[in-house]
Amino acid sequence: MDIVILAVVIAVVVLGALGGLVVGSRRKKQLPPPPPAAPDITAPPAEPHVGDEAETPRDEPRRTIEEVDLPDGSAPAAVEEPPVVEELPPAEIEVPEPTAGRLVRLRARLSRSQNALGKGLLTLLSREHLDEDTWEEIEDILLTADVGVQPTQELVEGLRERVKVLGTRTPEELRGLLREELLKLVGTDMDRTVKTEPEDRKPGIVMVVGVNGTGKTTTTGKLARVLVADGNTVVLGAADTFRAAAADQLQTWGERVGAHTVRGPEAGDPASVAFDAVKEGKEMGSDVVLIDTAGRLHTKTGLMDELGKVKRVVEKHAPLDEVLLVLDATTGQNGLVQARVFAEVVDITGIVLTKLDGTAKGGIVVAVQRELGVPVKLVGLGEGADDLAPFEPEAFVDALIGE
Ligand SMILES: Nc1nc2c(ncn2[C@@H]2O[C@H](COP(=O)(O)OP(=O)(O)OP(=O)(O)O)[C@@H](O)[C@H]2O)c(=O)[nH]1
Ligand SMILES: [Mg+2]
Repeated sequence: MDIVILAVVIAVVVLGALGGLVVGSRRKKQLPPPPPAAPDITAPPAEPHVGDEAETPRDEPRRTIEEVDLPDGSAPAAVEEPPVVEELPPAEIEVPEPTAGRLVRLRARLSRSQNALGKGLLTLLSREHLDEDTWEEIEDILLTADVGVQPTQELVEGLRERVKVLGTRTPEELRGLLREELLKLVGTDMDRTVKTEPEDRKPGIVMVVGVNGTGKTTTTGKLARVLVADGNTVVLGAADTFRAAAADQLQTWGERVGAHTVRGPEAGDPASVAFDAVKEGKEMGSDVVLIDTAGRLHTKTGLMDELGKVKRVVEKHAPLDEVLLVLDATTGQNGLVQARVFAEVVDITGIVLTKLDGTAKGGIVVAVQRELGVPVKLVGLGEGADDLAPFEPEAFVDALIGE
């Protein structure tokens, strides 16, 4: 028995030793392998290697352009090491659509005005008998499209005269006649260029004003795109300090086309932001500074006074080249009241009619120009970035009466 027990004990010991060897050899296999000969691509090498610049840039936080101190050129820079040329991340700056002929491209957006105004007028004028009732219906159409009382009377008188001398009325003749009379109302001899290039200095200064939600910030952004597309450098002044989101909104527009945005503290003084924007525009040698202002009700005297102050403070630099009043075309006659009050506080030099895509009241173009004696220079025809068009009377009237 003892021999048997001894044999069992020996067997257990031998097996245990063997097992230890196996475990030991397994452990050995788990030791970290020797450093590989090839470089580990997951970690940046401590030192640059030949050909590194051809690799994808390392994930290091990069300085923005503003943070980089440029040598001022007066003192020789101490050259210790060759400068490290940093690759900038690929620019995501958009290239806006060309601005020429935008109104022609966007004319389908005026379809609501076209149906209500242009088509309605042509149908009535084609009636066999143009009696008093028909002329009244024509008047109603014009008034409903917000053309305004005085211009409506002028147009109807003009049409009556000319229709009388026509023998037969072909659709082409009527269309031509209506086109001419509408063009007379809209006006073809006004200077509708947005003044951004004063002769004697840079930058051109444009301020954008209007009541809440008319599309000021959107228009400022779209206008920046138009200017950049035409080869200008643009600085945006976020003088709407009521809401932090307003400056963000403007800055986003600016970033898309590469325009620098100057902003101030929330609830800060809008006049000082506007002043700083022009100052920076001067220092940067920019072509144009666009100042977006907070929406303000024309009925609030304090806010209107503030707007007057913004203008005066900016004019310590130079006179404003343009003060654009942004009016929402869908608000109709109320826009005229706003126009009057804003014009008293800041001299309006141009009108931007926004949201013409969403209304049948395209006639407001005529009424608002009459009210202020100032031309409509730009029209908004949608929320898209390139949906702001220079106003061209011919293209506008053609869009209204269809082709
Ligand atoms: N359909 C259409 N929408 C527009 C047009 N212009 C602006 N909008 C929209 O109108 C809304 C208000 O535009 P904003 O530019 O923020 O207006 P704002 O005047 O700056 O507003 P406040 O700063 O709050 O006074 C946004 O939803 C714009 O997309 C246009 O021409 N057509
Ligand atoms: Mg705004």
